[in-house]
Amino acid sequence: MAVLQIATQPFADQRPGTSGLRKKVKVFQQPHYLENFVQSVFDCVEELAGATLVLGGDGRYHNREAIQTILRLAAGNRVAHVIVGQGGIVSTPAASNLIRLHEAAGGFLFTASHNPAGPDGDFGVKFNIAGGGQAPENLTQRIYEQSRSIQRYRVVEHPGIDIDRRGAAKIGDTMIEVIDGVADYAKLMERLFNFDRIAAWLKAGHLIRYDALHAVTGPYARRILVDLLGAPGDAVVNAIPLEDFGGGHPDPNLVYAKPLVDIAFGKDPPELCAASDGDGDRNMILGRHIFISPGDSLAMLAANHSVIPGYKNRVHGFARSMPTSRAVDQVADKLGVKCYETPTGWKFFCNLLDAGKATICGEESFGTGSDHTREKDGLWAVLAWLNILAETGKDVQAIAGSHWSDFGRHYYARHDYEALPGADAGAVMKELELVLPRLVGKQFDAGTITQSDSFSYDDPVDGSHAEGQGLRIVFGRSARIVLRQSGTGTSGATLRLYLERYESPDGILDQPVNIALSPLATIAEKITRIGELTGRKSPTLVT
Ligand code: G16
Repeated sequence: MAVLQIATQPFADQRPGTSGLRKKVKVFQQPHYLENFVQSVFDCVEELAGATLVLGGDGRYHNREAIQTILRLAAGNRVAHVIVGQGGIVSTPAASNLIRLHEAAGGFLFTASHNPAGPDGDFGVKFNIAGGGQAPENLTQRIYEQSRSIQRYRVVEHPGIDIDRRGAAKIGDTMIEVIDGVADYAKLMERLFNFDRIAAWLKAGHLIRYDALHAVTGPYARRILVDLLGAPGDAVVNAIPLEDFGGGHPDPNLVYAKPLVDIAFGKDPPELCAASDGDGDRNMILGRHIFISPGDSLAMLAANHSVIPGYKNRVHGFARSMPTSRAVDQVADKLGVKCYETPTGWKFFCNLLDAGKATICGEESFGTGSDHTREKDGLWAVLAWLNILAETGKDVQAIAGSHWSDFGRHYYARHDYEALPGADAGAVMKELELVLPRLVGKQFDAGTITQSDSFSYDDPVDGSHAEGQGLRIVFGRSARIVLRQSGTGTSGATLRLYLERYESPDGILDQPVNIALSPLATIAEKITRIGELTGRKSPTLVT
């Protein structure tokens, strides 16, 4: 079949953010919009021609149309083999695994993560490179530049492939293979965790509840937790992926997964409650009457990794993004391994994972993962917790309690100021940047400021340099205030204020987080003047 060259004109707004290109569905529905961006990727990643490509998404509205579009473009750009998840469904970590397993030259994932879906919701496209990680900054920059001058894209016309039935078909010379998107991922999890031990623990009557929030992880959780591990069917709820996520906001946190939180804090709760986000890379962990913050979850998994077969005797280091709580740093110190501090964005972990410098990593934004794949992995974190519970015989409260009495506790919260006018958000950042150099040595109730700067990062593997990655005000080991602008929002600008306060093992370890952080929040307002400069009396979201 002939390859058609379709004439097009550049769109000015195709600069990828923290995690791919995220826009309103209506933006992606404009003629040529998706084609332009994807062709720009093909133009920058020439090795895709003749190679294997992985394709899938979180099942949100517009996923199916986008998949057919990419199939036509893949054929037009002479990709040899496209692997597509059945129904167009592949979670982000499972897609990363498929890229690695099939030695694909890359993959396109359609997701806007936890952002709401539907005709008025968000859509997104992410390109992952060979090896399974997100495209690094230098590549996304080149793709963006290409998108600004693109004049044509290449397609092979085709009425569409049936993506609901497994099997193979062809568009032009390109082989399209529709596969079960869950099977290989389930096998990977079986290799890492002690499934027999977890199954025996579940059989002994320990109850769990996993909320897939009507997003991509439903089929994964059903297969792994129910079919393979024997949890009762009602342990997995909201398991059918819906195009609008059931009208919900599939962000696993205390606000958007409230029904699950109510169960965990209600009468006779299950031993472990957990949820994932739209595309399956985030997770939230709750025990009976306890929420484990993402930074604590990372630290506790790091401290207990040796009971998990896939990690015993092979943890070389840890990594966390700069705004993430420093709880894991203390575990690293105790184990005598390094903990790397990277900018926000999972892509910054990939070199460390590839080089064997970090084995387990995580972020405050409910992401945890390891070197088993190159994306954060929601169900992986749930299985890691299950493995630890089954192996130690302790419950979540007891794991947290003994962790805090060994290491102390990092009280932590993130305050989001969403949908701000760009100029207001910019003004807050600029004003703070101006006063930063004068802050060191200033005394507050939280202690003396020992460091105040704009975070920059030199990648220890490839030497690449990233600047302007967030403003931080450090009070030695006892507290930190961090401010940065989100790179994933689709409406206006979002400022994220991160608050962290350390309490040593002999301090008060069981305070409500908002109370423990209230004095620091007052100091943060005094220094950053967010309320004053934006007119917002309080954050829109606290997680
Ligand atoms: C993405 C990135 C994460 C980042 C998060 C929030 O996650 O992969 O590394 O922490 O966005 O980023 P920001 O603070 O810039 O909004 P996801 O789950 O949205 O793909």
